[in-house]
Amino acid sequence: MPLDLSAFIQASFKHPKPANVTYTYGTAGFRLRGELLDSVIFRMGVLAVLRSKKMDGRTIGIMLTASHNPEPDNGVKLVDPRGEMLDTQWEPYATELANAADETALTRAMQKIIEEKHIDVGKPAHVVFGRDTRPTGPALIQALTECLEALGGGTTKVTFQDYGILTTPQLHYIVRCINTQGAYGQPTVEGYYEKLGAAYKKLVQGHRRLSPLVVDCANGVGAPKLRELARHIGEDHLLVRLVNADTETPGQLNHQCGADFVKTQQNFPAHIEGHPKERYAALDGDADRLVYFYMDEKDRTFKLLDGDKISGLAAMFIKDLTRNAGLENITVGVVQTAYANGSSTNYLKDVLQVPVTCAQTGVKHLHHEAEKYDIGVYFEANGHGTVLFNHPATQALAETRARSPAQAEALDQLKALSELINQTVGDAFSDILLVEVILTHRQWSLSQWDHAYTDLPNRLVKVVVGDRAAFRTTNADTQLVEPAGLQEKINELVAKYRAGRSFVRPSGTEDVVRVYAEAGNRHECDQLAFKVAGMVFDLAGGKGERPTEFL
Ligand code: 16G
Ligand code: MG
Repeated sequence: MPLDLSAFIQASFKHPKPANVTYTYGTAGFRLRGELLDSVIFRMGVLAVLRSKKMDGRTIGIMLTASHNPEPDNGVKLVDPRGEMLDTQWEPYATELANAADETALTRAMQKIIEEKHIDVGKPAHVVFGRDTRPTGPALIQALTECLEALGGGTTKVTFQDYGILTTPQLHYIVRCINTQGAYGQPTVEGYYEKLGAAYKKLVQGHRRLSPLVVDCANGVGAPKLRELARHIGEDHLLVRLVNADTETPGQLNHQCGADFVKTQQNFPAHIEGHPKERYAALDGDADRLVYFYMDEKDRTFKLLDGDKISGLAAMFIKDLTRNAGLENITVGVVQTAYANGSSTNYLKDVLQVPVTCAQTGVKHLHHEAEKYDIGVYFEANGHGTVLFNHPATQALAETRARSPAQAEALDQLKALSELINQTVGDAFSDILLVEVILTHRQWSLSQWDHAYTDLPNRLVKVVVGDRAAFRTTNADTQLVEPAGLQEKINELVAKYRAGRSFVRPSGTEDVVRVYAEAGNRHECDQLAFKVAGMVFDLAGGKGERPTEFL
């Protein structure tokens, strides 16, 4: 059956592509200034409909957010039926649709997808969407709605539902719930609170509640939604105090606050001075990233507990539980990226004795590697991550008969953990609950958690070069293939430093090349980072000032 596009083409005239803008579906979808995204969002409606038809009418999600970017930015990403990121094979289609110059080019791009993917356009399509608190959100949602209405107006069956303001992980959760007919949970925000809340209460039952957790909400969607979750759980079990929770005042989103600020600045955000007795956490603008932090009691300095620390804590707890549950055949593994601190990798391998995989930067790469373990813990150092339980692990939890009360308890706790953890994507809320459960069980302070290992001094330097596409990496970003010869030079330098490590990769979200270095002490680490950055600058036609700060 041919696709009736007359209403769609009519609607599309209202959402023309701006000339002189080239769009790329990057690591985390499209992301740029909100006013440049009208046509892109309209066209992502098309992609979601085609993808849904291709998947036999299963629900596809669309999330409008630019995460930790400044408030004027916005962005869009698609969510696949299992609640995961869009299949990477479809990313070039997103780029092609977004860049079609006019309606003729747009319909041609659509036809190409239909042919290449053998899509039966007569199949129904269902799309759900949500957005964060950005001011450009409502108008962009309007564009998306117009697209979906127009596509549904012809002979094709297109249905959709607007879920309003949501965190990114909540939308991922809802997509999975719909496509599992409720087996994963009820496909509503209340269903999400219910599922996480019930598992959390089960896990902390009988333990003394911790002191309040002060949460920096980045002045974003995390604020109203965490308030709802906390209310649902109740103060007897979870006490949170929200800071940077202003989603009304213009210009505040991610401004001097949030997980990205805290991680990159290694410092307290706005409105948190830091008291040694307090416990802090920070979310990013769409609540899919989490870091903890505190003030050291002795030297009164800022201390960060990043994604590496969270993954170490989670792996330790889960490893213990699987042992107590008698599930020796279930492999617990951890996935990190090259940005993971070397000390964390050593801790995982040597102390916890769990297998560790290094994946390319970007959540989708870690997610797929984590699926290879029975229980796969994955976190990026920047605080994005979760834990996946595969089918054999879930089955073992359901079928193992306990031979002692202790074994039964461990099995119950693992089952509750698999409910508590949002397995579709990294989720700051579910990760907060996971960390709080573990700290409650151990009755640990943040500094006790931090004592598992000490981070090696590390430094990240950005270099602006003529063409970042000239940089190609292999082995999960750890080695450069191009420009030829540069990797050998980096190796020579690194060999001169105790516990030295450095790698260079082009950013997927900014027009820069990133240099990472770590070494046995702060001075050597800074020197190594800036020497490598200087080499990159010289070899690749660096722009602006040559990085020399610590030389
Ligand atoms: C995106 C990725 C994040 C990655 C970051 C790297 C998702 C949802 N987010 O924010 O995982 O760490 O890009 O940025 O995949 P970079 O390429 O600029 O270093
Ligand atoms: Mg985010």
